[in-house]
Amino acid sequence: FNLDQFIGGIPKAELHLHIEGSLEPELMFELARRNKVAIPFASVEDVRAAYRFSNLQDFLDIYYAGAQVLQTEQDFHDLAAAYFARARSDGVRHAEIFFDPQTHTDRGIPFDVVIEGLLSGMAAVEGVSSKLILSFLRHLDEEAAFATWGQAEKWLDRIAGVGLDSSELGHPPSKFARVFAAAGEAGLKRVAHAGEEGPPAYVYEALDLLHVDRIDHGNRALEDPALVERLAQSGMTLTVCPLSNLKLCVVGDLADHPIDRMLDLGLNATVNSDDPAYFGGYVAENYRAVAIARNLGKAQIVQLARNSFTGSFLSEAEIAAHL
Ligand code: ES4
Ligand code: ZN
Repeated sequence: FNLDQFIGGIPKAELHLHIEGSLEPELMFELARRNKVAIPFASVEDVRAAYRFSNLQDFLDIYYAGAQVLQTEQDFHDLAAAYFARARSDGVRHAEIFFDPQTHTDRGIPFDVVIEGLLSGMAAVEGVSSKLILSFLRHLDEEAAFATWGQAEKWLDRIAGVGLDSSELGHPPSKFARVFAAAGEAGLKRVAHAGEEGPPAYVYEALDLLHVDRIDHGNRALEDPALVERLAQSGMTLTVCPLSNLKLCVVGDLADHPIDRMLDLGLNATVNSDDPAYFGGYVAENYRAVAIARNLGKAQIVQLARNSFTGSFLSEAEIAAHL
């Protein structure tokens, strides 16, 4: 039995991917040169050597710095097209990707430049369907989120949902209840990072105050049996990211990763790559690494891949066509 072939061949959806986190060092250098932006690295090797993180904030500091090279519509197109080509080679058939407009609008790049480039890059690769999720930066305030929401309003037919990312601790979901309510009223799906570094209380807030359709990460929900029961009973999808969890020290060792415990508890867990250029692997590598570390069987891998479609925002008919 060839594990790599099995993982690569099984149709998968990717539900937790920050497009800015797919910026490979090679493209970072190319865009820095093209846009005459200075970056604090001498070489691609120098960049990769800097990718050692002890927590989420360590990573975010470098991730926001890297994103500075993204300036033009062509840059966002190239970024998205590169991700979709890479995802396709991993057997990804559908991807729902986050973008962080505030990371760009705060340095003077217009929202429309960002989204037009991403949409054209997404369309440039055949064989992988896609949806966009506009993610609010939770370290910024509610007013900033509403300003971004205003810029998004003319694009709502091209945006599947809203998300919540960046520094979790100290920035609970409650801070964004009103902007998430506006997104819900506009008919958008809602997701939020919760329980990556934050406590189970943040997962409850995401459910009760943001009315999310999925939980991104959700690892720390496992600390609360009543919460686990609720997530399992409601069929909530968790978008879990094994290599991210390892690199950001959410788990100390992949051998201790809870992916199979989640499945055993009846949780609809999925496997995703989060920020693959920074965490050392695209989605197939995430499946492979966690499958080896946790000795997953075929049935568990099949379940994870199946959960990725049932947890997606595709229609019932589209989901059925993938299963
Ligand atoms: C992120 Cl891993 C992770 N967590 C929170 N926010 C993020 N933005 C990009 N990657
Ligand atoms: Zn994430």
